[in-house]
Amino acid sequence: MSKYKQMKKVHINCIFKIVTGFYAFTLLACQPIEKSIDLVSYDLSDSTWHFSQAGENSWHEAKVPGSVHMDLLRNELIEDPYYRDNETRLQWIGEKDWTYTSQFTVGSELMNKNNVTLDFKGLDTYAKVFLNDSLILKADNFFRDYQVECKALLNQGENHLRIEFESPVRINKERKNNAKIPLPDDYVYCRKPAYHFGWDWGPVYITSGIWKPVLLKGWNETRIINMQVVQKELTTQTAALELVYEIEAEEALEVELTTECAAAKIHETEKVKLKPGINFIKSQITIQKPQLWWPTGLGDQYLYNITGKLITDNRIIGEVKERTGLREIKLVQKPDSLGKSFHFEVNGVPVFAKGANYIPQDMFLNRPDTADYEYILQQAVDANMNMLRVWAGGFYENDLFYDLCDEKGLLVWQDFMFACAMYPGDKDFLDNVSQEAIENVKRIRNHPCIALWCGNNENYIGWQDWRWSDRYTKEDSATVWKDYEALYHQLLPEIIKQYDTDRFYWPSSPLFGWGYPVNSEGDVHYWGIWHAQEPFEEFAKPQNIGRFMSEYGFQGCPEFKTVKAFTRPEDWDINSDVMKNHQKHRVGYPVIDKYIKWYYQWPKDFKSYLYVSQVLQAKGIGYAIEIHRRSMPHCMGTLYWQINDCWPVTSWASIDSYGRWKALHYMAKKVYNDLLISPVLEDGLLKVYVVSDRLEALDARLSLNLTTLDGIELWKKEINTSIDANSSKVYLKIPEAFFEDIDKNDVVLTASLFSGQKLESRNHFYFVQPKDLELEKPSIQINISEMNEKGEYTLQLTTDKLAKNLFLWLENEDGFFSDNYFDLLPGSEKTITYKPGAGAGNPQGKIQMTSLVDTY
Ligand code: BMA
Repeated sequence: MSKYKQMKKVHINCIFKIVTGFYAFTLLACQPIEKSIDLVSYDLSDSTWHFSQAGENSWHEAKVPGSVHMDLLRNELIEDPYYRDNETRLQWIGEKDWTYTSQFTVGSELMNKNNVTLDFKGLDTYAKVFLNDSLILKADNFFRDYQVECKALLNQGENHLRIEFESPVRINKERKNNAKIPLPDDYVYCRKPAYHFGWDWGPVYITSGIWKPVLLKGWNETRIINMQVVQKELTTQTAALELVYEIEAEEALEVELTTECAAAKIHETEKVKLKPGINFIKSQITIQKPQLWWPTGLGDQYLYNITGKLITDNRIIGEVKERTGLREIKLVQKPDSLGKSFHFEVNGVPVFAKGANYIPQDMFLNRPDTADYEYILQQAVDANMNMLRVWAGGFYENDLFYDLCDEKGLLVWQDFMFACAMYPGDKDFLDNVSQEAIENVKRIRNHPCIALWCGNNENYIGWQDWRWSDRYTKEDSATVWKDYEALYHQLLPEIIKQYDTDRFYWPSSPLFGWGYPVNSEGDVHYWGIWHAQEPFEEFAKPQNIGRFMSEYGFQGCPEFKTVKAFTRPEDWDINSDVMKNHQKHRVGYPVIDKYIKWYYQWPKDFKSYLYVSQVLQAKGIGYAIEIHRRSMPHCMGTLYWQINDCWPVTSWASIDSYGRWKALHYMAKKVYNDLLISPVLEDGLLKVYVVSDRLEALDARLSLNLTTLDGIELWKKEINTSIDANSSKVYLKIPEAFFEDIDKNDVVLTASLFSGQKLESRNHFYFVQPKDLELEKPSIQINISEMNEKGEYTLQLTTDKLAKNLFLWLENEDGFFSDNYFDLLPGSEKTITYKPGAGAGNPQGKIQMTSLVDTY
């Protein structure tokens, strides 16, 4: 079930059911999930699983893959972890050890195979695995896939699997106590998503469990383990690909290796000699007239399916299928007068990266389903983004995530999972992360969406700039830094070089950001706004505009409907314990308060505060995005912090955990549009910029309209011009003095960009802050059409006075407005659509409206 649907369920009451003794275990006669002549594979997740707190002998049914928290919830042993401040009462789960068991039967089909392996796709995290009471595996890395040869211990007939999970809280402490130089954060001792241990937007839920499937596989002879697609050459005429097959053979043999790519009419067979053990066989194919893969907005996302088969005596004994896209992607760092450029070039075109940072979609990683992945990634595309950064404190995303990014044309900035801390550097740790990196690089390297690998998040800037080194003696500090270099400057780049030859590796994000001389190169996390509590205007200072803005952000509350779902009416106060629990930044609300006071009238009540915080967030981040885009080509990328949430919380996200767009997401859609008109006061002039991501010039009409807030036109200007391709340029300049005599509190300047009759971009410019606007209560008319064939209603809105940041909502129904939180001006009609959500209908008579003037 979709995470969004699931969370909308009313929370359950806590009923403690203690069941002691063993359940009568159901035996599962395994049904194969994959079968070829040689390979047979069973998914043990389908068998019946039980779990108990270690030593308690109190067994309950479990769902695999899953987590102990979700199993406790399903068995009604705990309340909903996201409801009110339940988090404070559920910390014991992470402190306990847990045992999972399953029984399954195995038939002769598997027992007759030469090789039988148990494949644990994901164990969370400190796990001892026993097959028929024999210890077969000690795992300690959430991010790894553990494969164990187990034929000798397997019975034909009944088998018993037991997995004992030790508390990460305890083991991390033990590891830290045994460390020569104890590092400040316990979580660094554990290869598990760092955000499980709490973050400034997430609760502490330290999960244990089997988070990915457990497979039982048997085969006799030879198998293809992997195929790497290396793009050797790409021109408009041909694509030369080298396919590197990794093949494991039981014995020396000669086989036929067939490579098929139907879309390119390729069917090639060659004879290859295999030696016992692992073989790397390189096979070359050429695709004529290749169709390219492009980031969204610049072209199609053409994908090629390639299949490799091993054949002997007319039998297929091994098979591998991969999908890839053909594109050349470079990170260009060319020295220039200011330092060095930093931009992605795709198929020879410099691409301005527009997007956001992405965090895991839930605390419990089995909850988000295909629909949730499809949803969040489509929302990125719908907001005109072309890049997401998979941030280092989460996990290497599921295959589905990268498949969808390939299909939707979203570039991925992929971090390795090391965030906001110094990590150990002993041999065991490095061996473990080396294996983790190799497996994950091999898993996702054929995806065309991956733009870059990045070593870590903020570990370098923390050490260099935030004086983390002061926490150690001089000698220890040298060791900790040596460990840093061993991991991010040696191990990881070597792995990329060996396993993902073409991809660029960037050691840390940011390099060399905020705090470095004038951001002349590299990427920047600019947190002057929010963390240093500087006003939004600081975004515009040249020293704060980097070559690539990989992080910056501002918080906003989720809307009231979302808040209602995790609270009771007595919690509806920003200072209530529950609302404070759903704000994880140390001084979160006071920071929001401070900015509200700078820019807005103080909101009169709780609901108004939620709304104003969102409008404020959208204003600040929208303003920053416009600056970054106007600064092209000096700046060639902007990824705000963050697109999504992992639970309902006041955070930097632009879409809340229920999938509801906050005002920021609507703003992002507007300011990430491929054509952006952007008026600004600079150097005593009102300059009208147009930023274009289009690859062709455009004949356009620019218009400026100065009106009073009740719609009286004071002045207008129009020009016809040609907008340059892939550029940012000023097309109109008006001396600021020209506006000297107007009543600044009572005017709005509307800048519009048309191509023919089509409105491509519109922006409203105000000469004063929202708190100084002379707003009056507007009278708004809405005309709603019949439902169209897409299931949407068209809404036509008019007003007699400016309705600033008009928010449309329905009290008891969910639905999607194509635009929201917009400025509705008198004198023109605004048309938007509304699509009712599941169970909702015609919005006639149900639409409610809030605009800024209603909040004070
Ligand atoms: C950045 C991120 C996160 C954090 C965010 C907001 O620096 O890398 O660690 O959640 O800021 O504070």
